[in-house]
Amino acid sequence: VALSKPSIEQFFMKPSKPNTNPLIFPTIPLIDLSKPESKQHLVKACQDFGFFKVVNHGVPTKFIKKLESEALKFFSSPLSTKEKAGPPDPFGYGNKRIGRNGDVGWVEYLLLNAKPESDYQRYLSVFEENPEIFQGVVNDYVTAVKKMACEILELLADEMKLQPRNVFSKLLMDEQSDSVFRVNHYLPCPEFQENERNGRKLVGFGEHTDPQIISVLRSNNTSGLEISLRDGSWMSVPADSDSFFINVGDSLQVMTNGRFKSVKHRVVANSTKSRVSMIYFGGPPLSEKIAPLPSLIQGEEDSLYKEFTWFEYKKSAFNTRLADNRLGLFEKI
Ligand code: GA4
Repeated sequence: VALSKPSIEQFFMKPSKPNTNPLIFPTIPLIDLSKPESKQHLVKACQDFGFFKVVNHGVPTKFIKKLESEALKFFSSPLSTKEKAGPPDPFGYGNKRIGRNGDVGWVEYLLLNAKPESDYQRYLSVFEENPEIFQGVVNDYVTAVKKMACEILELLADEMKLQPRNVFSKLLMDEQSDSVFRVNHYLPCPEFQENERNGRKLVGFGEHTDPQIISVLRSNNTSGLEISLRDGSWMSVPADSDSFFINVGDSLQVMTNGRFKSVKHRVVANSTKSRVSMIYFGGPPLSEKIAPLPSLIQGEEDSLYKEFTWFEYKKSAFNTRLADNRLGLFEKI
């Protein structure tokens, strides 16, 4: 089926609710992974926001820089070349269309399997001379970021007295872990400048929660990421290219029986600056049963969610629109 080109109006964001009390504007929790007391802060951040920033993360700067430069090389190649790496079904290059149900965003991206041995050749004819280089750069980065994600998940389990301490991290470490790696490129949209002056916003990536357990994001120095606060207003996350931003995914919300919040977030595109972000989505194996951990529920009645496998959740999630409440189907009434 030939799809018509989305019109620019489709990229306008709906006006959002203003902050009800601008005097108590919260700040994003900052976690220093080199400090032992970070455990308590981590749990609090996952409960209050489902979102936090990490410093002293241990991911080597050279891995980050190499990946960013390879990604830029890819995105600066001609559209016809990039399109050879698409469509993302489920992996590959995508442009302006997100998912399969009509969502659009002012973004182009690469979706990759995060398994270290994945073969990227299919999408990477762009790197004709040397697709293995790109593959090596992605592997180094993903391996380091996954290690950090596991460390965070183990600190969280420790602080909540969960046994064994790898209850969450083992799902990412499993050979069958269904994890995804995404590189987004938000192009500047000069045609939008006039609208921006009138206070309108351009959708880069529409509001959504991530279905997996944990997401680890790093971006260049362009802002745009916003998180949804409890009162329904949006808070802009100041860019910081040396830190990582972590968010709780739907599956972790379920496993903690709602104690941790899967944060709703979105990206506003910019008329003048381009934004590059890379996100590792740590997910469980497809056959894994997702349900509140017994030690976090008093009795069966207290459990907020029905049990489901990650395969079932993913299948249902991929049939939704970005902004839909995907967990609704699995909530006990
Ligand atoms: C959000 C998190 C990840 O980027 C992603 C996205 C996926 C896609 O881009 O294909 C989804 C979205 C994400 C959730 C709902 C469905 C699926 C687009 C969409 C409309 C790769 C993922 O796993 O879920």
